[in-house]
Amino acid sequence: MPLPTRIVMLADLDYFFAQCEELRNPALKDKPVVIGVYSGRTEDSGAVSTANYVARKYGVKSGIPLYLAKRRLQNVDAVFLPVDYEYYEQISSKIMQILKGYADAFEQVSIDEAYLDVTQKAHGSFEEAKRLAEQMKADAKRQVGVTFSVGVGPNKLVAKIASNAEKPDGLTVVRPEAVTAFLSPLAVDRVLGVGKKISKKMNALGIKTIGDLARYDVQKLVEVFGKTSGVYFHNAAKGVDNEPVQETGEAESISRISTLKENTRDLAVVLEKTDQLIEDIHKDLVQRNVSFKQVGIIAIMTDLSVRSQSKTLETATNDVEALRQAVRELFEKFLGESELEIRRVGVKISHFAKEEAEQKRLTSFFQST
Ligand code: TTP
Ligand code: MG
Repeated sequence: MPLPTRIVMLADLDYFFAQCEELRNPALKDKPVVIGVYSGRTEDSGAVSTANYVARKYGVKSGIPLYLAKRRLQNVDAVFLPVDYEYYEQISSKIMQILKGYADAFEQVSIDEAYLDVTQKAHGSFEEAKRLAEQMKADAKRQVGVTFSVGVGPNKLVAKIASNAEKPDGLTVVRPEAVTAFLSPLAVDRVLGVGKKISKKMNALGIKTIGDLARYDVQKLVEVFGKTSGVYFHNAAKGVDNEPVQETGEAESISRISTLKENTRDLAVVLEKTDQLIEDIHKDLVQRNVSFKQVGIIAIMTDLSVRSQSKTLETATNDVEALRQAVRELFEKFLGESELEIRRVGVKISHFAKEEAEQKRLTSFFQST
């Protein structure tokens, strides 16, 4: 049975870091604005994080060295600013909150990008989805004051490519019947996962556009790029993508807390209780498909004071055994330092990392073939 047509959006904030700087200082708007990551070795060493569209006209863009950006903007009244990530995070989370309200399912993929499944909200109609996107853009503009570009399509892959078609402040709707015509003329490196190296290889095979890629023999693609990638490229070029929009979850941490049967300073009694909490947390974790990097314990003492301690792991993990181990270590240390008996115990994990989007897509694709 064919799957019902989905309607998926990708919203990508325009020249995001630079737009945030314009927001708090509107006088910057007509000038080239360059946000840099300064490495600190010399005054100009480092790279461009992003630039507003005025600066882009001078050939300044993400990734180029700052000295080159300065050279390209010589004799121009340009503004160079360092990255202020915390401020951009604040703006981002306000926007994401608004976008979420428009989605059946919502998946934030980076500080400035999110997928929305709007199939139900738009009653399966691309016409309605377009109106929804217009409303959403107006809403964000009014409430926060920033613009973004939206791509609408029957899946994530098409939505993502469409979001890039009319930047900034764009809205591009690609209906299912228009997917082939939309994708065919585009350069092959517009497909997610086709970087410089791969597109070079493809060009050498005579594949320049997505249309060329769609027509290319899939067996030959598999020979050159391996089974997973070859099949993925083939499907992607045809605009086929069944990846769901995956809810990333509201909270930035998961915690559970519970009262002990009796007040205690006994590690074994504490761990028996925390093991139950960990089971529960782990279920939640698997459902949300995230890894954690920080583990915390909470202890409420007999005098009702609340103590907490935490530990940052070397790498993010979703392993329940690693969680148990960290909780044990934390409580061992804690009990060694505290005199009072514990009344309630809690466990908390935070600093979530989603699996690398690309990796995940390829893996789940691999699993489904
Ligand atoms: P992008 O969405 O790739 O770029 P952008 O929002 O600046 O511009 P566009 O209008 O084309 O979407 O990245 C989002 C932010 O991530 C960007 O504002 C700054 C940061 N970034 C870097 O720090 N380094 C990079 O190389 C890139 C590509 C982005
Ligand atoms: Mg962006």
